[in-house]
Amino acid sequence: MELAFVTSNTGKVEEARKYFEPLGVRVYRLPVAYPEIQADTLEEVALFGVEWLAKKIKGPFFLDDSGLFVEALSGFPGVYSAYVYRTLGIEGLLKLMEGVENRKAHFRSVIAYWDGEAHLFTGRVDGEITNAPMGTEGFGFDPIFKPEGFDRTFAQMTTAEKNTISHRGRALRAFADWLKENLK
Ligand code: ITT
Repeated sequence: MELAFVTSNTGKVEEARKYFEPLGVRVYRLPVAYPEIQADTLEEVALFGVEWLAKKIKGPFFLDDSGLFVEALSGFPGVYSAYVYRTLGIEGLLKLMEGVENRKAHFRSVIAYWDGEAHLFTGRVDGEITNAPMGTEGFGFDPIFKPEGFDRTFAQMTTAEKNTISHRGRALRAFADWLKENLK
């Protein structure tokens, strides 16, 4: 089986490939741009995205909308994570957190699969923002996110290890379980 992943982010593709490879599913990237609306939740952004893309793409596909939610910043950057990553970057986020004691944060990922209708799968991982970047693996905010129960950041883990605990890994698991049940 093959699955089309609509994203500009090759890091996300790598994680989905690693996840699905042992299940005999090949993931390939469809580089189609779509509007990311301003909304309060990742679910709304993802749903608008698949419904918009469904008018342009033939056949099933999925996308992933994700974000980093920092407790001390009232959930910022959250749905604005891509914009904040592009503009402030990791260093900018660390600056915002200077002197902040509560480092708690979580990542959420919403996968939206379109097969004539939309199906949403979500995952979350809790952790904290480090004081400085650590590691070179992964992408995005990985070097400053340390998942609960680990003394390493996501950027200090392999893709396979990150997948076992990450927001995206969990959403991918829910998606894969659903596919197993529904593609019999
Ligand atoms: P798309 O084309 O798939 O939208 P994107 O990178 O713009 O790619 P999002 O709109 O979902 O992705 O924005 C999420 C941002 O949050 C993204 O820029 C990353 O910097 C960050 N992010 C999401 N998942 C992450 C992860 O697993 N590790 C580190 N940073 C992550």
